[in-house]
Amino acid sequence: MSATIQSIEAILVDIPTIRPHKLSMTTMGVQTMVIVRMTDSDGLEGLGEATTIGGLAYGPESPESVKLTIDTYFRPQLIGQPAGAINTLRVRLNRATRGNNLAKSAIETALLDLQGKRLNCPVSDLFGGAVHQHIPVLWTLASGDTARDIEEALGLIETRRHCDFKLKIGSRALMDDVRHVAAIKDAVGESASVRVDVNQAWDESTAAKGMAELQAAGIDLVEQPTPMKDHAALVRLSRKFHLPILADEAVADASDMYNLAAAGFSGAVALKIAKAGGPVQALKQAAVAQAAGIGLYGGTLLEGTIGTVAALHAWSTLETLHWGTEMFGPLLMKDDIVDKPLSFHGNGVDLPQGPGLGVTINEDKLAEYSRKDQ
Ligand code: MUC
Ligand code: MG
Repeated sequence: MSATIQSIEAILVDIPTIRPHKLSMTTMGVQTMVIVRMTDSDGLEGLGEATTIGGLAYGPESPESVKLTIDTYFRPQLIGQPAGAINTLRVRLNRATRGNNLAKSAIETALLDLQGKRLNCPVSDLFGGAVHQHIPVLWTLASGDTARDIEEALGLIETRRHCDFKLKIGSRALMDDVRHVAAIKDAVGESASVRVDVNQAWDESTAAKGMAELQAAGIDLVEQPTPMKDHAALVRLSRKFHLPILADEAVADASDMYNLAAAGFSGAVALKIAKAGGPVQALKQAAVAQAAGIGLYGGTLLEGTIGTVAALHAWSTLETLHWGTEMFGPLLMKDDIVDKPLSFHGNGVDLPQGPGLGVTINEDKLAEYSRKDQ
């Protein structure tokens, strides 16, 4: 008989960030991960992770609500079910529970890790195999201070840890942001690609002015300048400027991608396993984007190593990531809860080897950072 799901645990883990991380909607000083540990009747364990940014500042799911959703609603749907029937389990979960894609992503990841361990192959093999073993990773400059961001960028270029940068803007007056971005672009030079993420902070006319200024400053890409629900604004802006737009919050999954593309959007999309409901769902979104001629970018909700690796296994199977990835989440945290942290070098990261995700939990670190009153 095939192995069945025996237990599912969702653990809140808080790790401080290496510096304040300032976005248009919040400043992070800590990242909270929901770590999922799922065991099956053969004694194997699958790991998953869900994160978001700043509690409820980024989206409608918080780490605490993810834990509650998994404990109260997902667990009864999954316990005792065949662990290898990932598609059937997704159908079952989606019939019983709407939305909650962050929580579903953690569950899909744990099921994939279990399946990989059972079949003795990496998760990427479950998607047909990795095309790339080393994946490009940019760094986000978001200290809130221009001089500090420049110092950080130059240090990273020197050690070849990252050569491309994303700047978080949108919380200051437009021209203050433009001066901040232009100073950084000036300092890092031609060879570094500099992009900005506005995280929905501008209305359309501010975005039009902002994009004109940023285009003149040599910026390569503008991420989600306008509110997520305003697909029409993204389409109009993408038609008005040569400077491409990266759709992020506007597109969570394959059907959002289809709608935006059908409305006439051109540019690129940030794929995120968290938004889509898991690595398999994110790859479905990638297929729609590819069919519509929209460029791909491997996005993050600042996951720790487990969530980052889950995404890397998916991104590794894509022939072309036109804009690379931002899978640097583990580097933003002061510490890690896995035995062997990822290897970031040469402006990218190595895909872990070994069965499943290829990651093991460090029990002492997990105990140290687990929230005490959960
Ligand atoms: C986002 O909106 O893209 C990704 C990198 C970063 O610093 O924040 C995230 C979220
Ligand atoms: Mg973004």
